[in-house]
Amino acid sequence: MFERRAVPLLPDAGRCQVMGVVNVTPDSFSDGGRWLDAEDAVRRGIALVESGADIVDVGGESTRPGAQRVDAATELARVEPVVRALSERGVVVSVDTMRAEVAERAVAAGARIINDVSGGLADPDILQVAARTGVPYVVMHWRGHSARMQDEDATAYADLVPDVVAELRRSVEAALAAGVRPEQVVVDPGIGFSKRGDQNWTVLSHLAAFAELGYPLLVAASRKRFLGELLAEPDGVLRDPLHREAATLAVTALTAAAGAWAIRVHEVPDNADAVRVAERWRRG
Ligand code: PMM
Repeated sequence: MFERRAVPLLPDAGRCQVMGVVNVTPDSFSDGGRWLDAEDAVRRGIALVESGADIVDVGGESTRPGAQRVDAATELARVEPVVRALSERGVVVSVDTMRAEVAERAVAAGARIINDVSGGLADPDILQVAARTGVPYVVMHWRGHSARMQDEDATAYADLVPDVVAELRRSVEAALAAGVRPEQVVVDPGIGFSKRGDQNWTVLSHLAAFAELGYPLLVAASRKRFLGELLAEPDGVLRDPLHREAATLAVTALTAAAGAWAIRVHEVPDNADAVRVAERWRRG
């Protein structure tokens, strides 16, 4: 267990926050294609809040392993109307993007968090956008785009946890050097990004080392492949993404009990219960 740091610029219920996901994409691994229509996406975002999400994370580009990139115009056309409509309804929206332009337009449309899975490495101009807009900025551990992030060299570490912490620290330092204020920073170890199954477990069992960076911690394990591997059939067939929910809940409870600021999940109600259990557990 470690001290749970909140994000001072956002409302906080004194417990791990629940970030619900709306992927406005045709190809995300777990909800791809379901919310591609803007109205469906908005309805989904509202449903997530009604079922207990504190934040709705809206993304227009899949980052699943092997995914190809979409162009900025497509990404923007997917996320902007959804961000605007949800923000107008008072939802705390986070925009899941690696692009400066998309981040800037999304914040103008009402987004209150920039969630950059590349931590400023994909499009360094995003750091100036974060600095200028002053909204919380999620710096995730990332080593390259989806097409090659699970390649052998992209998942090689001399010493996994210290290496990931050091790489994250470098990304945070670059953000601060660009003018991002420390109170804007959130760190995320990047579950599934340039990490193979076993490496994700090592990261999750060392969250305290990430908390030592001194920033609120976001963890996004929901339905990811490493859970499918853990629950695989004896013949090696992975548990399919929609049946990784109980495993996701277990990770939520453990992560929240450890002291994460927030967890990012696809299905909210049970995870919202789990973070309440975890908070009560922490208080003893
Ligand atoms: N993972 C995905 C997308 N966005 N954002 C953060 N901060 N951390 C993550 O681990 C993360 C993310 C990929 O998962 P999805 O396809 O379910 O959205």
